Amino acid sequence: MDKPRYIMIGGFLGAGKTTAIARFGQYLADGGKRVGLITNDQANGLVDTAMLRSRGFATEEIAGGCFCCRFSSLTNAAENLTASTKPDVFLAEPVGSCTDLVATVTYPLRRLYNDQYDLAPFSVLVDPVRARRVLGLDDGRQFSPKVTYIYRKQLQEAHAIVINKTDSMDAEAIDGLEAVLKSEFPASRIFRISARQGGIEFEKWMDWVLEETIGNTPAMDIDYDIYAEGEALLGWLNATVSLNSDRQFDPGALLQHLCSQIQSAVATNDGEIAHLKMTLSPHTGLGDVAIINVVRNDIVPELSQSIDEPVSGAELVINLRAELDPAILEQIVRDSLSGSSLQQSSQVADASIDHIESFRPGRPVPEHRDSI
Ligand SMILES: Nc1nc2c(ncn2[C@@H]2O[C@H](COP(=O)(O)OP(=O)(O)O)[C@@H](O)[C@H]2O)c(=O)[nH]1
Ligand SMILES: [Mg+2]
Repeated sequence: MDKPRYIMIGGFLGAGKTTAIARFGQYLADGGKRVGLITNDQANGLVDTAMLRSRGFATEEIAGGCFCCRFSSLTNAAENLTASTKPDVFLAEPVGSCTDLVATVTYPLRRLYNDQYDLAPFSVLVDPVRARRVLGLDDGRQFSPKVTYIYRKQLQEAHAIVINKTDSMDAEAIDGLEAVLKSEFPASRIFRISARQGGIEFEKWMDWVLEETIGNTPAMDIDYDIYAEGEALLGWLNATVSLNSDRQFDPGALLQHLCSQIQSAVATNDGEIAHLKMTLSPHTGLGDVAIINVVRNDIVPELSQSIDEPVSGAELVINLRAELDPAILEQIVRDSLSGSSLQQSSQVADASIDHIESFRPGRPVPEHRDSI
C-alpha cells in the first residue's frame, strides 16, 4: 500500500493557511481520499480547530508549543489520526510565527519516518498586501525588524512560495510582488492562488504538492537569538466570553464593533495586528456561528460568516496575535468588552469573561534539527 502523503502548509499569521487547508481537504475528500488535519498553536482552544472539525474533518490539535519544539506530539497526532481515520493525506498547519520548519520538522520526519510517510515539499503562503509591505514595495504599517526577519526566513526556506488572496489585489500588483519574490528567493517555485475561491490555479498548486519530491538542499542558516527575540515581540491572547442581554442584539454588528475598537486601540499603542479572529456562537440556535477576521490594523473588518437572526445570549471566542506587549493587549480586549464600550455600539450586551490568557511565545528549542 502507498504511504500516506504528509503535507505541511506554512506562512505568517493571517496568510490564509487554514482557509487553504480546508479547501485542499475538501478537494481530496470529494475525490474519495481520506484526510487527516493537524493544527498547531501556542495556546489551546483554537477557533481554527473548531471550524475544521465543524466541517467534518478528522482534526488533531497540538497546543502549547510549535511542531518543531513538540516534534513527538506531532508524530503522536499523526498516529492518532492513522488509528482513527487512516488518512491517505495529512495536512498540517504550523504556528504562523514559526520558521526553520524544513530543518526541524520535514528533514527529521524524512530521516526517522521515511517508511511511514511520503513527505511533500514545504509551501509557504503569503498575504500579498503584507508581503508587498515587508519587501518594501508599498508603504504602510510594518512589523519591527526582528519580526520581519522571521517573515523573510519563512520565504527563504519555502520550496514553494504561494501568493494567496489573488482575488483581493489587481494582477499588476501581484506581478510586481512575484517579480521581487523571484529575484530574492530564486530557489522557490512560485504559485498564485485564491484559497477563498479555489479554481484552476489552486488545483495546479495542489497537484504540485501532491506529486513533487523534496530534494537534498541543505537547510538555511538561521540565527536563533534573533528568531527568539522576534517571536517574543508578538503578543498572543485567547479569551472566551459570555454575552447576555435583556434586548436582542445583532451578532455581526457587535463583532464589527469589537474588531474596530481593538484595531484602533492597538494602533494607538503603536502595535500591529497580525491576526484577530473572533467567533460568536448563540446560546440558542442550530450551531450557526458568526466569524470575523482581520489581518492588519488598517483593514476593514469583514464577516466571513454571519447569522441573520438577532440573539440575546452567545459565547464569544477571541484569538488575537499582534506585535504588542501581551499585558497591553489584554487591557485593550478588557476595555473593548466593558459596559461603556458595548453601549457605544448600541448593541447592548453584558460581557463576562470566562477565560483569558495572554503571553509571549517562549524561545523556540527544536527537538531535532537536521541541516540536510
Ligand atoms: N480575499 C481573500 N481572503 C482570504 C483568502 N484566504 C484567506 N483569506 C482570509 O484571510 C484571513 C486569514 O485566513 P486564515 O485561513 O485564518 O489564515 P491563517 O492564519 O494563515 O490560518 C481570513 O479572513 C480569511 O477569510 C483568499 O484567497 N482571498
Ligand atoms: Mg490558521
